[in-house]
Amino acid sequence: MPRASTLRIVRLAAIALILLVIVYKLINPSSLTTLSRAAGYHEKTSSKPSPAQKPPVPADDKQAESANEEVKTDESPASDVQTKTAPVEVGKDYVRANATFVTLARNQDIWSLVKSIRHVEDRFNRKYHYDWVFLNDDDFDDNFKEVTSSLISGNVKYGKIPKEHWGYPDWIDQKKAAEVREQMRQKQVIYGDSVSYRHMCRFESGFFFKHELMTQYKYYWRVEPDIILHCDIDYDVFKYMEKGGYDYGFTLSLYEYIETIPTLWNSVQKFIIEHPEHIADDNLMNWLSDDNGITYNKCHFWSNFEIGNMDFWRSQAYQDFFEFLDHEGGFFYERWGDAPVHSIAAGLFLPKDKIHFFDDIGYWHVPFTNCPTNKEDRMRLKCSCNPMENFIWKGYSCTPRYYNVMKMKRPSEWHEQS
Ligand SMILES: Nc1nc2c(ncn2[C@@H]2O[C@H](COP(=O)(O)OP(=O)(O)OP(=O)(O)O)[C@@H](O)[C@H]2O)c(=O)[nH]1
Ligand SMILES: [Mg+2]
Repeated sequence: MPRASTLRIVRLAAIALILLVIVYKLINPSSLTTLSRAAGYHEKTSSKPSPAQKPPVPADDKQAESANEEVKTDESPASDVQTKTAPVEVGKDYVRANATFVTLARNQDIWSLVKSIRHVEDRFNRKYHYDWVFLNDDDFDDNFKEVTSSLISGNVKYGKIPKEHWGYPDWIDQKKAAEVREQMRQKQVIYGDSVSYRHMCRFESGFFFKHELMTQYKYYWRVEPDIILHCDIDYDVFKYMEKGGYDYGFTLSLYEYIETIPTLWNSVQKFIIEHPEHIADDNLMNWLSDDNGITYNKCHFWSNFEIGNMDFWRSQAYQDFFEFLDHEGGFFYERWGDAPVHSIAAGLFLPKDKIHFFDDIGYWHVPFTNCPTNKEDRMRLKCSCNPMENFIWKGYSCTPRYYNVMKMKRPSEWHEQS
């Protein structure tokens, strides 16, 4: 065969092959997606946007998340891709809220505390690098400082509590207080015979937000030793508080031991009569009382977890309230906890829409768990908790009552967890 015709046949075959490839691409568009993905193009998913008020994740976390997204995309059907939340880049100039973590602790709490810190950092703060303030009635030792600062991704501060915030006010009869402690010891009331526990409760009620290391901050998240965060927190909770206008956030609520607060409600009633101007319209009285304020039903937010706005504790209403209660003497003549004191204040002096239930923050403090009720949330947030141990729908929890008062729709799986 002559050389020219061989070349012509090869050319024709090549054109035919190109035509065949083009036709194949046109009738099978998914292969184009594969090509474009290989070239580094990422589709934006839009069906599951971040909650409107939940701000985006800072840039340093974006790489890991988008890598994760790509692996899932290749293995999952398209509908699964649609359910992923696309992280939005905010860059290095991410503006944090004016907020800090705060922990009251002793040097010997260090090894219980490191576990809490790892949970908070791993599930949340490694993305945001908020500050952390540690407070103590004694000096923190070098070991405490070295270990905690090595784990925390934000600035860390250590403060000593002034004597006037951790001790007996001069109007307290210490002999009477000692007699009460002995009676409570005999009745086996939990921490009933402890002096330091009482100073702790009074400090958390009236003074933590006044410490010189805390006054520069507006929002705080209280963290205690030995807590667990069961789920990822995929948004900035402090900004969520700020944007939503919330002043108090909780995860668990329950009934208080009446032996520790027998006369607290009497004092609250006296305060209400003295200061009616502090009572908010549309407050949560119906969550605190089943008879319009005649008796206290003992419901309180569990204050070992709190995310709040300290401007509320610094407000005239709360200052008047704390001072009134402090003079009543119940921190020492009974064993008033900061949890009922904070909860009653938030419930009466705030409109109820200023309080937020963080149902999506999986949390444990011995012995109770908040495990997000719905499976979809638990999967999305990579939760490690057993939903059957979710305390919030169980009999001793005050959260079902909260849902009723707030007229909130219960998540679909609540019944099987009750
Ligand atoms: N510096 C200091 N911190 C204390 C003292 N007592 C308690 N705390 C801290 O105060 C917070 C509450 O104390 P806890 O002992 O956890 O009280 P609780 O949560 O009611 O009881 P637990 O079930 O034992 O956790 C924790 O952050 C403790 O580390 C104290 O005497 N000094
Ligand atoms: Mg505790």
